[in-house]
Amino acid sequence: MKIAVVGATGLVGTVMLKVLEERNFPLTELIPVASEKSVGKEISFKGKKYAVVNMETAIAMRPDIALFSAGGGTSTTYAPLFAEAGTTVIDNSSAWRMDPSKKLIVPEVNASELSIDDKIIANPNCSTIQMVVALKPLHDKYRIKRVVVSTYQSVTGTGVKAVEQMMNERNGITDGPMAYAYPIDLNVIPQIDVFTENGYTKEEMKMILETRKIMGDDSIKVTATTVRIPVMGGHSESVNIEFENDFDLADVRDLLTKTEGIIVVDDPANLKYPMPKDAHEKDEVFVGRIRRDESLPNTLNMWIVADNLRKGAATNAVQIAEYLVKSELI
Ligand code: A2P
Ligand code: 11C
Repeated sequence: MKIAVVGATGLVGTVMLKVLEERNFPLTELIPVASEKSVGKEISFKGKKYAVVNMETAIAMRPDIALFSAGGGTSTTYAPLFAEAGTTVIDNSSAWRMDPSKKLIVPEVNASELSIDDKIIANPNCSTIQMVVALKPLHDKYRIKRVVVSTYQSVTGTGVKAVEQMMNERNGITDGPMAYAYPIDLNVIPQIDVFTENGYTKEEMKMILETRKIMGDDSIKVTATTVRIPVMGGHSESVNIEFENDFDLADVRDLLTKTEGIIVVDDPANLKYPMPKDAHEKDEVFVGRIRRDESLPNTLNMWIVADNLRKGAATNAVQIAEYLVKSELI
């Protein structure tokens, strides 16, 4: 199994390599790929050194799977070229997510949609992934009518430049490069990505549209407010869910506890709830503050936290690759 990691020198690409290594992915050859400026740079993987190559070299090496995290423009241009060479691409950018001919996959939710013909598979947005993992078992049992989500998102979602901006501000450096329009340390910015015509941001629209596509149900109403906070380690979400049918709170807890990939941390008496500090470098989705919304019938509140670079990006992509291998779809 030859695996290319496209964007191997980037924030998500680096985590992809770590996750492939940790999970002992059955690869025989690693092909780290980055831009021309990184060609020849050495990447260590399982005690072996691999030299970074460019796109053309990687395509010619005909990898079985290419995990892409090198930006939307790169994916738009190169994913079809890899696919033509016989490689199955798992793409972490937003380039293909809403393309009706492409699958948008969170393994715990809809891996069964995948077939051997899917040569470009889209990995969803981080804030969507962690939410749908928790929504799916509840939708199956109680049918979701509407979701109201507010996010508290880590600066790592923006990239290295944003982490540097926050750290510079924390260290009193006020003239460093800015990833955001405003200071982020000691602040909260109610804008993630650009604004669209309807007043929502692109990140909010991703949560709305991607959730319906992954859950395979366009009737689910979603509204989102996505917010950047001066935190690293993971994204947090306050999620309010209105169901068609009434639910049993103990059963909701039980369903979430039994769902693969979820860890329920919900013990208010002992001040236990999920926090990004605890989710950092973990592959699971953490759910807590599970309680009835007493202002509306059939409605639930919960709090969902996950490492956005792990389950929100690299881990989800590697899990898709694991599914393809296990199901003999490559
Ligand atoms: P490079 O490090 O050589 O610029 P991040 O999301 O952290 O900014 O990382 C982006 C990743 O995508 C990096 O590994 C970067 O490589 C890679 N990349 C950017 N543009 C291209 C391109 N045109 N071809 C291949 N890799 C690219
Ligand atoms: C953020 N969710 O936290 C974004 C980053 O579409 O994959 C990921 C963007 C994407 O800023």
